[in-house]
Amino acid sequence: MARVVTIGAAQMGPIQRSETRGQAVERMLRLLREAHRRQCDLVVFPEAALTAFFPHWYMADDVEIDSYFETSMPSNETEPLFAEARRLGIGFHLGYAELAPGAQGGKRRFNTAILVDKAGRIVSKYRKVHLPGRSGYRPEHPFQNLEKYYFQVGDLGFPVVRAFGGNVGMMICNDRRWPECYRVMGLQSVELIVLGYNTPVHNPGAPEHDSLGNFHNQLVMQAGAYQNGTYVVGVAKAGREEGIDQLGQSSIIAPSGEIMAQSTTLGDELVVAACDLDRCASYKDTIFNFAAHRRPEAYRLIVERTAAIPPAAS
Ligand code: CDV
Repeated sequence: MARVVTIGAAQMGPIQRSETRGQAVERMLRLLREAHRRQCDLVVFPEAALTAFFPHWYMADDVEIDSYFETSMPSNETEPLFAEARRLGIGFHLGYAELAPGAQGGKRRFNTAILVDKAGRIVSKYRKVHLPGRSGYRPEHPFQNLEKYYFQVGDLGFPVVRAFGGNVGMMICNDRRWPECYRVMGLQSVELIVLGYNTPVHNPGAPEHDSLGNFHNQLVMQAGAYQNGTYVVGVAKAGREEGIDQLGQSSIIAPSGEIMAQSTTLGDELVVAACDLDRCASYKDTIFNFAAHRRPEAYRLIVERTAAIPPAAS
């Protein structure tokens, strides 16, 4: 019997600083109910979906920073989302900023995503590994990219779990540009990767890339899907948020690398596709049959070296 999971990529338009978590959750509930009408099994919400994407500006005050983080999940504000999803029998993926306890009464901050099953149970958690940008404030830039300042590097690896009838993994935003993330999950037989993103249209560090933003967004997710024989669902927080334009282009991508469905707006929009997880096998068993074709003995540099080192001059 085919293993079909109907997935709703729940793109969200901007969330301004003045908006509350309650307002964001109200919008999610509307998308969730539409997903129910369209017979979705799983709804994928974006990265840091409860607030404006605060790494785009500098804050020094610890209390102000912490106000963007969740200390529990579900929290008071997100409980209605869990309850409604449970009532409707739909699973969901949610990205949020997580404040976790640290050693000796300290705290740790992560850019986190969870996967929630149809019964409302958190079945997997992921903490973002590839934090883009810098850790220092750059006043010459029109906006900041301070993920290295606000978050620690994720410490949970790239887990793949049995859920929704298949093998499901998560990554977050910038991770989608790094082939290692897909392959580590490919090596766990992943069949569905879900991810959210907040991607500015303008890159203050490399403005020459700006006109290729949409192309690169599709390129990395399509390549990751094909090379690992997996579905990839990438979901944006899109549009002009706090004066910063962000990409839309939320996509559901097949293991062939083809885009099955894609958003057409920069606002709240549900993109739906029925994904037959059995389609993964025709890639995993042939051109990307890892057991038959991979040569890890030739890949040692990937884990032994971080930065590129050019060959010595002869
Ligand atoms: N939130 C992100 O990780 N954004 C990065 C931007 C800053 C390049 C991205 O890769 O989309």
